[in-house]
Amino acid sequence: MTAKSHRNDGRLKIAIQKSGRLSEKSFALLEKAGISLQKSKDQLLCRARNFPLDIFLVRDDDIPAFLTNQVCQLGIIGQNTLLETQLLEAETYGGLSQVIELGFGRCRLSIAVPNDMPYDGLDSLAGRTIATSYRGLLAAFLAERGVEANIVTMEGAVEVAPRTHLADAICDLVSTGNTLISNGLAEQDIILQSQAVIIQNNDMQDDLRSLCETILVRINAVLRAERSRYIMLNSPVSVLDEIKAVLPGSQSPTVMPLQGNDDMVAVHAVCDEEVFWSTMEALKDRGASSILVVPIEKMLD
Ligand code: PRT
Ligand code: ZN
Repeated sequence: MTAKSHRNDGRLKIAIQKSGRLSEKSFALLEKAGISLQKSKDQLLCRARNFPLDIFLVRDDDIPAFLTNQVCQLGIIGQNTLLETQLLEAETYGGLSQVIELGFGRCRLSIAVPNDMPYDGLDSLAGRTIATSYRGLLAAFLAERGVEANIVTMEGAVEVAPRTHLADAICDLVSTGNTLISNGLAEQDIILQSQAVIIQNNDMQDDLRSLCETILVRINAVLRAERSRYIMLNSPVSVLDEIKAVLPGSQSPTVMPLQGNDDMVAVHAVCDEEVFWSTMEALKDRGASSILVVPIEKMLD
């Protein structure tokens, strides 16, 4: 069998991180989209039992190449990885696009300097050396702002560079900021806000494209259900319009009569956003009662 004929067996291929910060949530997302998987993380390949889909478990840095080489059609990586890859090798990776923001793996790419280094904006970095694993994003950021600095590329443990005198400052991913603090570094400038995204190779065979669409519709539905809430309450008929106006992100609530009570109605609505305590209190203040907010397991328009 040639490598090419091996590639399209009519099954969609998605590449996710084998082990790391994105893997568990990537797996969970596919499962929520109704994909039943045999979880053996030691393998490179994992077949879905109930959908023509195979999952490649690889290092996150390799995911763009799995797509451009047509081994996989979809992948889940951090925006930071996608953008960096595209900046470094525009020609190879220009055909990849981000199709869905997933809301997990949130972090930022930031410039940080030692606490005792005087810092008065980006100009303080002129002529200095900055260590990073994100040469492309850092160079583009500095060039746009006319700052000339030296960049030294490191694969990992970037936060130790100033202590070892390899660099004056660093540019690295930050989530809680604890790593910076424990290394005596202060975060100064944010270059990029990042989260996990689904990426797709725009160049795809038709049979796979329709499978791809099915899975993307499901994933969008999962994400929407996750951030939506179903709200139920009783409202006096007289204040119904006021109540409707307070319901967050809901288009057209269902209004039903309450048996034996002509002055009251039941209102049910899907809210496209979180329902806060303050919203429930505002509803109650306007006369609503028996307010229930419940999560939604699945929704499809
Ligand atoms: O083995 P493989 O190459 O697949 O994994 P990896 O080690 O390259 O990646 P991994 O698992 O560390 O990160 C995968 C992706 O998670 C990144 O590309 C980001 O999109 C995202 N992400 C989210 C993060 C963080 N948060 C994060 N905090 N990636 C790295 N970090 C680092 C940070 O730089 C610091 O060193 O984690 C450390 C702890 O951060 P603080 O700020 O919480 O202390
Ligand atoms: Zn990696």
